[in-house]
Amino acid sequence: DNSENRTCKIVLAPFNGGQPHGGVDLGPEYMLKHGLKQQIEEALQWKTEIVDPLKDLDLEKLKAEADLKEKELKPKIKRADLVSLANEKIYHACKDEIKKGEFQLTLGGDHSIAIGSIAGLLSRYPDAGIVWIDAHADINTVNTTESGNLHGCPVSFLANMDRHDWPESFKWIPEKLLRTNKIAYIGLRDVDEGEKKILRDNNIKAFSMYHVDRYGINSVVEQALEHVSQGDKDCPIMISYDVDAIDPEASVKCTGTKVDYGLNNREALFLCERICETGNVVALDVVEVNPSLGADENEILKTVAMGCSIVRCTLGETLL
Ligand code: 4U7
Ligand code: MN
Ligand code: MN
Ligand code: MN
Repeated sequence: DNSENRTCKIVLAPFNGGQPHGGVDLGPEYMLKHGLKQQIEEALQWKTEIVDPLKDLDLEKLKAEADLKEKELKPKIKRADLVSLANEKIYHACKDEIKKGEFQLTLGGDHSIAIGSIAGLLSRYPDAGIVWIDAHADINTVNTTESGNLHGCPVSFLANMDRHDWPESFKWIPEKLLRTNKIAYIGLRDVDEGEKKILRDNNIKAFSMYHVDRYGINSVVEQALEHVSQGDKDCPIMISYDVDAIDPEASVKCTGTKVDYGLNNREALFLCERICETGNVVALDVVEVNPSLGADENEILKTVAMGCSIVRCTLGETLL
């Protein structure tokens, strides 16, 4: 009898419009093909339900239309209306289809999808703390972004930075959503100058790879949790996990913006195990798995398997 088992809502977010590469939209399919749903049900004894908020969008057609239009206009940020539209769908799915007590697992897709997943999560848990695991800070604003790729900007949208300069289409994002003292970063090592200034000016808690080496991953996680929880021992916690936080040589080669010298495999999973152990983790994103960037089957398998391990460790798989 599984009636008392917890339910994990698996939100599919196979979206690639926040960055230039094709293939990151295949992340959810590959993780599911690797057995993720069965692993959650059998190994962890959770119930699962799939939510598919983008199913009615012809994303490749919409992307082609956006790119054609932007060829002439050359806007500073790329495919803004499409990124907004996809995220509004993800937001409503997370907000309306997931109840308190159910776990919100969102499978990307590129990291722009965290606009929708985190906005949705915060509608249920306004005081949740966010642990953002990434090589990048993803806090460029519409004004600071050099690349124009919106997967480098989700945190600025969630924190309502430069809202006056947003394209009209993003105005569905609620105001006063994410306070900058409710997020902590782990794994940073490729942060743009404009982003460094934003982190400094807003006094945002950020642990780079330097801090992981200096204090060790255990202390870093503890400090990150303490910071985002602000003294509330029951503070709900969400992890937004960009697999490019993990060292390419260790396991993650199939991702769009690889950076050397990242987390090793144990550090990468320890984070999840420790945050799970608090009993307060309510949501997880796994993003930037791009199977089409693999040189061979083995590279793809290692990246996809790591994505699945991140999920299992966050839901409570332990070594003993
Ligand atoms: B990811 C970058 F310029 N900062 O804005 C940018 F270095 O979700 C990279 O973390 C963004 O993978 C990476 O384009 C976004 C760049
Ligand atoms: Mn990244
Ligand atoms: Mn990211
Ligand atoms: Mn990336």
